[in-house]
Amino acid sequence: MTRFWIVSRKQLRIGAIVFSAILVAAAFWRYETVRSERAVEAAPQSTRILHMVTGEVKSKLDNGKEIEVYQFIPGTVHAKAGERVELRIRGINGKKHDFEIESMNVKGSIEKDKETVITFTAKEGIHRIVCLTHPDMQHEGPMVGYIVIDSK
Ligand SMILES: [Cu+2]
Repeated sequence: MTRFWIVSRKQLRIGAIVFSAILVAAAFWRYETVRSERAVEAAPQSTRILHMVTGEVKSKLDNGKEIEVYQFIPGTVHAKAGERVELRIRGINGKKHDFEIESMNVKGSIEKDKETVITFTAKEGIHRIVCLTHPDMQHEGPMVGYIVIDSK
């Protein structure tokens, strides 16, 4: 006994549309799954966020001459070895500070009312962040900050 299915063109068309919709839904579901898996993979490990700003100290000498020095505030920040660190430095005083963290091979600049973000994995030691624009007394410095990384 053989059975035949007789399908009209209209039924074929509707079938094709339903089949396509299922394919699209399946593809989208798969895409969403992959995306959420990636989001889990990319989830950052806990990051220690440290903040600094650029500041300025001024004073007037007896002869009326004004002296000033730029500085990182706070002058020292702390983290532990192995931690993922995000150091955010906002420019407040001074137009621009080009800086260097020699021990980390990092160079950059901090501009007024902008935030410069430096990310690194903390290595034990005392790392100096030196402003190259204000390195010494003759250039309204020394402007130096310290990133102190303690052992685990
Ligand atoms: Cu500076």
